[in-house]
Amino acid sequence: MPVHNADVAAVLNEIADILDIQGENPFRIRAYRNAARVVGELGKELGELVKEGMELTGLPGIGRDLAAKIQEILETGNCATLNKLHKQVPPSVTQLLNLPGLGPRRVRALWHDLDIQTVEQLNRAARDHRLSELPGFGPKTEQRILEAITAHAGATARFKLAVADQYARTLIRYLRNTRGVKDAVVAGSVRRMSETVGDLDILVTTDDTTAVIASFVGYDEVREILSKGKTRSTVILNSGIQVDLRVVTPDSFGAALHYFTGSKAHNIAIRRLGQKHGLKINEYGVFRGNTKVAGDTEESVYRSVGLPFIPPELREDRGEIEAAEHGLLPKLVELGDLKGDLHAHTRATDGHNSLREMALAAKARGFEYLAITEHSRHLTVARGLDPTRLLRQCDEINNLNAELPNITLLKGIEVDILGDGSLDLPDSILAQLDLVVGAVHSQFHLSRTRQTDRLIKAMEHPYFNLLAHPSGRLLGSREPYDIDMLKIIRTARRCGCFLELNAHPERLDLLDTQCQMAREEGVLIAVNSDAHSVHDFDNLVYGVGQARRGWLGKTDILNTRRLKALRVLLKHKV
Ligand code: DGT
Ligand code: CA
Ligand code: CA
Repeated sequence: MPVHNADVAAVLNEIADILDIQGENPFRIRAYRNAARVVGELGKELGELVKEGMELTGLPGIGRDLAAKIQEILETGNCATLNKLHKQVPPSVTQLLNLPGLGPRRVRALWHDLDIQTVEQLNRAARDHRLSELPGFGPKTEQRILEAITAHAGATARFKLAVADQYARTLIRYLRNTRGVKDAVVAGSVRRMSETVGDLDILVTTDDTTAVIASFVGYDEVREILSKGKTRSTVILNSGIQVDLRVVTPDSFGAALHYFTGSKAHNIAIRRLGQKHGLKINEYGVFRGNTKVAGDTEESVYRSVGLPFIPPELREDRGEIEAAEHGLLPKLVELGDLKGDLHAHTRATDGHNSLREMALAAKARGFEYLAITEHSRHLTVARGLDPTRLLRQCDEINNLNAELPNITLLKGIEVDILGDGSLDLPDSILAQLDLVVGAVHSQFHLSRTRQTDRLIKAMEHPYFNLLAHPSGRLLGSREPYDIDMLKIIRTARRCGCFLELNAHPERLDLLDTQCQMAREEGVLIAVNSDAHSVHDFDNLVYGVGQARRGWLGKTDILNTRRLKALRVLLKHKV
């Protein structure tokens, strides 16, 4: 039974959570967290890499002990260490960590001092104001916890795109190897590259429907069969994700793919357009009366209502149909358009690979340039660079640039934007860099005005080039901070700086609608990996997906520029 990267990462993270709650050795905890992150961010399935002969100990920060545990998880889906820990700390206690604002120390206090083991118990204690008796829990914290519990209750579990995509790819490969299958493709929100995914929708064409359904429900990751009909079936996989399968004949493939790709709002708008043309459009085809006039391809469906093909990422009924009618659809950016990456870390701070390894990996992807942008000193947890270490790194970069052909490392920094909007390193140092990326890593809860002013002040700084992960949200765990994004975008235009679309699976930040806003305001976006290892460049595909959802074309993206043109844009400011 294949165990996916996200499953391995979840086990390692849970071990780290429990050790954290127990107040164990921080180095040991960090080792597990690092391992979880490294595995969780791999663009390729770990099981496959191992099969191809990769040594687990070759992964950054993974020694023999961790490698053995990962191997155990890969083989059994389980881990003896975790089972043992579960006897000491019940899983419901660990789940308290999912609530924003509750770290291990607070959870430990809640558990030890108030015997709170579940979210429900926590809710009751907060309402009775028993939390504020605990050291470190003011009335403000109590209020925030109550709000978090309420927000949490309404949220149904959705999967991050990068995670859902890995489950989908393995299943598609399995189905394509099933006898009689002509084609198997993923539809639904995964095809539209939505940042989170509720369930997988899979479409298969075949002449032997029965065999395909039997093969589908026999997939070894299936935990539960919810329904099994003649042309459709729904199952739940071990990961908890639900999969809807539709089996169609090749002549209605296009109509079915269009229908199941959605979004629902887009479908409804297209169907209404069809009615104006006297056509009936459903998942079987496009019909005039009883005659089928289109439906073997998606292009034919769009053509029947007088439209060009609309890329899946745009199908949200957010103006794409009107744009298509007027020939105004954007030509969307593609992964291959990227000439480089402007946000990456190395082992000097919290990355896992050396400068040289990162440079060679970027070169192997065909990149012309890679900006090295370590954290700055204020971010002590990431061992951020002070001026001395940064200048030393600049020397190393100069040496590597002299040595390596066909790849240029740019000297950068991901400098902390401090609470008052000033930057964490002196101007004399920033002046020596090729680019300055600025980011917020603290004081997330400032008022809208203060937070916006803080960012504006930073962007007005003469050396500031690029605002990293502008909204600050973490998918499923941290809300965006409260800022006036339009004002930020207009500041970028006024000051000649740029915004990042961070492709990290947890971030996907800028949001799609904000990309659209930036495009309308004429502000270029950098699609960056925020790579912490050589494998993280694989995540750029999700950043590009998000950029496409935001209507961005090649010319709207900063890092589709050749190096020479890029340098001009980065220097423009000073
Ligand atoms: P998700 O699963 O919540 O991430 O989002 P989707 O878009 O994958 O939604 P899902 O799985 O419920 O349905 C897949 C597609 O099927 C959806 O994008 C459009 C189509 N669909 C589902 N229900 C309806 C419906 O009632 N009317 C129409 N026109 N299309 C529908
Ligand atoms: Ca779906
Ligand atoms: Ca579905």
